Amino acid sequence: MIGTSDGFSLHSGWFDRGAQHALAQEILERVARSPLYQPTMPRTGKPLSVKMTNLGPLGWMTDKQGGYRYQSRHPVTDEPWPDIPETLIALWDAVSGWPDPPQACLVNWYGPDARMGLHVDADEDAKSAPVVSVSLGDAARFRLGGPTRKGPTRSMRLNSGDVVVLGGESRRFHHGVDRIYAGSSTLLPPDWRPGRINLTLRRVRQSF
Ligand code: MD3
Ligand code: FE
Repeated sequence: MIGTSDGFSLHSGWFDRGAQHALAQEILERVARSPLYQPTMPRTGKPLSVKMTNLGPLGWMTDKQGGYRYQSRHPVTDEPWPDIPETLIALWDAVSGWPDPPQACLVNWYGPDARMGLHVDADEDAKSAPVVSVSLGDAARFRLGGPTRKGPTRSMRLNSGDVVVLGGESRRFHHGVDRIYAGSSTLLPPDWRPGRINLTLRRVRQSF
């Protein structure tokens, strides 16, 4: 485990191959019911390169009209999001240090050319709860900056099975995904390759 004083920690290989496989199956079964959609930027309507869906009582959303927000239903199917698998609730309990369970699990899917530009996660009212992230499938180059947009950044490779915890000050740090190492993993089924799934567990509301 690599941890820093700002509340960031990387648990390399938290999930072994068998656990990754079981978790991927649980995620893909839910994604089949709650399909990935292409989010779009507020105002411009420009599509993000990452496709998304959510699990849990609340899901993160963006579209041209409504901007960034959390909502309880899938934007295309209008169904409630599927439940968060128990494995992920147990992970949250093990690593987050937060007493209440996660309310949202954002599922990001990266094709070989997808990126996520440097940004801050600021759409949650629960400002001090940590974010817990799980990587599955192809590896990614992840970039973690600081509280301001300029200033030094650290880059690290996130491999399948890695868990990242963003607590403390790091919760408000800039971060992004520079590239996907297409073909670096054989975890996901053939129709999901090359590609990477990232799961982020979050508290959204201050109270239930
Ligand atoms: C650092 N996802 O969904 S996960 C996001 O790999 C997001 O899909 C990236 O950034 C991905 O918002 C990175 C690791 C992560 C998640 C939340 C953070 C890093 C973070 C919040 C604050 C600082
Ligand atoms: Fe983020």
